[in-house]
Amino acid sequence: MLPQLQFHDDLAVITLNRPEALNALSFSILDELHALIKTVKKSTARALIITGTGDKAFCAGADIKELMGRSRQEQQSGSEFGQEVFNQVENLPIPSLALINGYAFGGGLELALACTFRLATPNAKMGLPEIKLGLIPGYGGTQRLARVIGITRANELILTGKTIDAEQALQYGILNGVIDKSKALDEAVSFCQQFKGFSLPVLHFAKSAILRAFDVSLQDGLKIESNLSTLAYSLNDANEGMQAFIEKRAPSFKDQ
Ligand code: CO8
Repeated sequence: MLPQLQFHDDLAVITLNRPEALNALSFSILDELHALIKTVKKSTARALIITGTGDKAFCAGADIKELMGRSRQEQQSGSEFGQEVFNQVENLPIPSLALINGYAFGGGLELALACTFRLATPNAKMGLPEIKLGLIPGYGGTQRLARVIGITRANELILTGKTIDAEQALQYGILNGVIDKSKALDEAVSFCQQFKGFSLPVLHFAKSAILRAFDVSLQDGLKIESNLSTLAYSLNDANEGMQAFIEKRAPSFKDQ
């Protein structure tokens, strides 16, 4: 029932594990996700994959049955807590990948949008259908979807609550790719292996600079880039990378 965390070499995999409710996010599941993300952050993992148990759903969103009958204060703190958990995912120092293996609705798509990358199987269907429930997204969807795909399409998806399939999601720019269902985890793992040989702190600098792009003015963003690029330059790994280029060999980064 609770999400599971496994480590495969230097890769962390979190699997939402409530297939009977299409991996819907109850508050106890969100709590556990919070704890698991902290464990991943402290670990030596170089990338995180988040996926769902079963072949039907990544995550069908917040648990609608649990949302009923809550006080206004509970609703506010619930939304803020979900946002905090997803912020933690977004701000991990390592790249994260949502492997969308079926339905990703509401909070499920919001979780995927907090990941650095998204891959989906051809059967995936996704959307932010909250409007149909008389709600709006509360775990970051209005902000992240607009940042990921632009206001025109974010308005279309959020104000109509429509469902799109994997191919449309790829076209919209929600996904980095559509992958074969029969070897989805293998493909997600090889996607993450692209970062394996790179310097971890440098990956973190790049990820942090990109994340700030929508929060600050161009001038401030350029300053952040300049500071982080200088920090990267000051690491031994930058020396090694440039030296390896000159010596026509593969670099051997030490994460320092
Ligand atoms: N919550 C609770 N249970 C769910 C959910 C959900 N989001 N989604 C599916 N389930 C349950 C169903 O109730 C059903 O259980 P049971 O067999 O006991 O009735 C089981 O999962 C299987 O579901 P279906 O029979 O409906 O399966 P189908 O294949 O027919 O349909 C769908 C699949 C299309 C995904 C359909 O289940 C569906 O529309 N689900 C709801 C999707 C949705 O609206 N998600 C958005 C939820 S709201 C949200 O995420 C807001 C987040 C921010 C809130 C902040 C507040 C704190």
